[in-house]
Amino acid sequence: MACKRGALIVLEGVDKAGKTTQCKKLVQALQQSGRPAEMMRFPDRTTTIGQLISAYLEKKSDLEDHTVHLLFSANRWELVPLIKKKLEQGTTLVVDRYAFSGVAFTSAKPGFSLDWCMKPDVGLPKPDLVMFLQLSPSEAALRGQFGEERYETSVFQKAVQQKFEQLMKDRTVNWQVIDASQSVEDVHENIRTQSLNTINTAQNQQLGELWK
Ligand code: Z5A
Repeated sequence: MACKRGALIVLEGVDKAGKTTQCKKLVQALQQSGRPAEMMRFPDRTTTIGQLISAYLEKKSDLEDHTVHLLFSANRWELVPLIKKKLEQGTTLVVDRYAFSGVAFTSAKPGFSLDWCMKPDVGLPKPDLVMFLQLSPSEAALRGQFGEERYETSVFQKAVQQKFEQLMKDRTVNWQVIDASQSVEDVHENIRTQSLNTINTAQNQQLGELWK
């Protein structure tokens, strides 16, 4: 009998919402309960495309806005064979940012429509669950200053948040909003419960195609 597939679970959210902290804790909890799970993150800065993106984010290079948008998308597409293989093998993937960040960040720039920004990511493996870690700008500020990377300003992050809110109106995607202002443990408990439900239902369903 073929093994049951793993679930594709994505964490999205504003800067400092705790995405990386929670992805790591979720993978650890799943593994400890005997469920195969691995973490991925986008951008994946380890690939050749990822290195171009990393230099751009670190302001070591400049790239035209359409070009960098397409590179972020290409960075996801280059990992699709691996994503599909892992899911088929029964491994649940917990992903720190995905196409939704891609669309929210570029469409927050002047002259970019949501529609244009979504196009390159149409057909990517569709997440079974996307959890949006909600945190107000004042609460995020308590977690430290913005870093030095591109996009790390409060004005831009506010515009990004509005774009995420537009994306969350799409009922074809399984969005769940998580209150990220709680303690690390309370947020984790919420995320773990949602994820276990999703893993159970996803194993009997075919992997979908995003925005198709
Ligand atoms: N980008 C794009 O433009 N297009 C794309 O297609 C994609 C991304 C995929 C990548 O940044 C940048 O690329 C990002 C979007 C853009 N730009 N911005 N801004 P990244 O992925 O390398 O880094 P990041 O996503 O910006 O990380 P982050 O948002 O700053 O952090 P986080 O992962 O959400 O949070 P954290 O690192 O887990 O926690 C932050 C701090 O808060 C840390 O000190 C924790 O200990 C603390 N923390 C976490 N949870 C709590 C709770 N519950 N209470 C108190 N303190 C907490």
